[in-house]
Amino acid sequence: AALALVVGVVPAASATPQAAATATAGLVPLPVLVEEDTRARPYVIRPDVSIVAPGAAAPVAELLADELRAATGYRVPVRPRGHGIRITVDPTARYTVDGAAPTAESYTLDVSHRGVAITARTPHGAFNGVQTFRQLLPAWAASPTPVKHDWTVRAVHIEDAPRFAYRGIMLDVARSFQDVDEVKRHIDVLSALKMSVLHLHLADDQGWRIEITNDGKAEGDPIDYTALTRVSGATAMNERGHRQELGRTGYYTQAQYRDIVAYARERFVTVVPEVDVPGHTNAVLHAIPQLNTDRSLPARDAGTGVVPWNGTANVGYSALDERHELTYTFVEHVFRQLAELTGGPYVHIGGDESHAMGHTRYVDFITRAVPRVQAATGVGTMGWTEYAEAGLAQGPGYWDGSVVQYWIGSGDWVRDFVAKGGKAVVSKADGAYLDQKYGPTTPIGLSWACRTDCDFPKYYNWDPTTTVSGGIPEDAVLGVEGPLWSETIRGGDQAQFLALPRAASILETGWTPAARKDVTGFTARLARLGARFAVSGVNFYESPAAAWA
Ligand code: TNX
Repeated sequence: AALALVVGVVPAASATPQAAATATAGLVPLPVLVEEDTRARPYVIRPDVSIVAPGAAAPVAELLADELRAATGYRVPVRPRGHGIRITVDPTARYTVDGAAPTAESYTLDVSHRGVAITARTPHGAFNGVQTFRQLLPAWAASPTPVKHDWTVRAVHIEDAPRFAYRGIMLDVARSFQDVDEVKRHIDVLSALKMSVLHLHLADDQGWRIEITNDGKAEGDPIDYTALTRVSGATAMNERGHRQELGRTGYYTQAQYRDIVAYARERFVTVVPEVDVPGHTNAVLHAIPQLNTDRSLPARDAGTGVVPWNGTANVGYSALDERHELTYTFVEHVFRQLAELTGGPYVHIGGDESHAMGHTRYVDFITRAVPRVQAATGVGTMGWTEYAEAGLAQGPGYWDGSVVQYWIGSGDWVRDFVAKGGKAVVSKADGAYLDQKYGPTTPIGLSWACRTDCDFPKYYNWDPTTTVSGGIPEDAVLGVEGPLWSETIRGGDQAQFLALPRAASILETGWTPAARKDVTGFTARLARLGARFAVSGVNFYESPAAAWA
């Protein structure tokens, strides 16, 4: 009779600071089921705390131990047996998630005065449970240096699983570069919000950011692939109109890129690498003379015979020659190496805004390039909305792993694409583009996609099944993504400022069942998360729409 249960969402009337201190306070994304016994004694982390994590749970436990050690100054050993914070990975674990069967990413989390138990069938599920547990801790637990604090955690029972597997954020490191440490920091911050995919936009008109070697070149291929980074790794966005600073140049060596991929993998984040073709290729054509023909765009400079570097924000003017066999040799070589370096299920071929070459030439390119990339890499291909406009349909196995990423335009193409068995990642520009200004006074950001009211509530209030005009079925949706283009961004702090808190809106849309989403509750939970950001030195926009705790 003493049980006071708070199940699922915070009731709408509870957006006051005091009422927000209920079971779900600070939890983003909102778990499927949260039950709190408000009379139960809390768990207290004491100096002798240990994390009990046998077998496959140990690496996940070490990540939690690192955070607890830093903030508490306690020793926090990770042991295979004993008492404390217990993390169990057991492929046969029996539990339910609001009555449903466990899934690969699901977990349960129980906190009582006797201890903590996180149970999952996979390490990824355990990692998800740990992220939720971290959000139950006082915000000071995110401190990089020891703090004297009362480390209590309220008693709670949580059952949780994601709605979609693909919960992505995209970083455009092409217009303006971000170094390895900056990218790792984004992985830390966003994986805590259960991001599962980091999409890296590695090449665009203004620069090329991933080392490609000549190893494994096709017979007779005359291209020197090292020119991509030697020449176009040294260029970036060079338009002062948006910002006082020029874009950052640079690139990842293959060793650095592998390091990013490994770091992401330890946090159960899949990297999706993108090299944008056949448009957005000025940096390619500037670096590789053999890809320049009478049909590639823009034309070579008559005097130098070279395609000039172009650091403006212009789009749609560049194109590879779709009739030039070497174009496909190039594409195969680049994506084969990218797929080997990444080891993930997809490579992203871009495919957006190839305006200058026109529709027919574009369709020819996609129709030839996609099967060749799929064959060369053995993985699925992703492309922006226009990719679906190529109407790919022929050939056995043609659709294997194919994904359209919806950003703009008619829903007809996307509906046609998924009707043929393809999947969709939804990142509609007006509501998911993290590079847009929050409002007219935001110092950085573009405003073509979202002109007014571009704060986190708008980025929260949409659903991937209905935001594509005409609608697409739930099972056609692989997930959602927030792209962060970098025309106006210089470095990791500015990236965080535009991404947060709106990335949280998108990641909750990817995780939480649609019926449990509620912007009022989200706002209250987000406000608590702000304290964590502040303590850990994460930059974010202090939106007036939230009462930051
Ligand atoms: C459109 S979205 C683009 C990018 C720009 C972005 C700026 C897409 C597939 N193409 O090239 O960076 O707008 O918001």
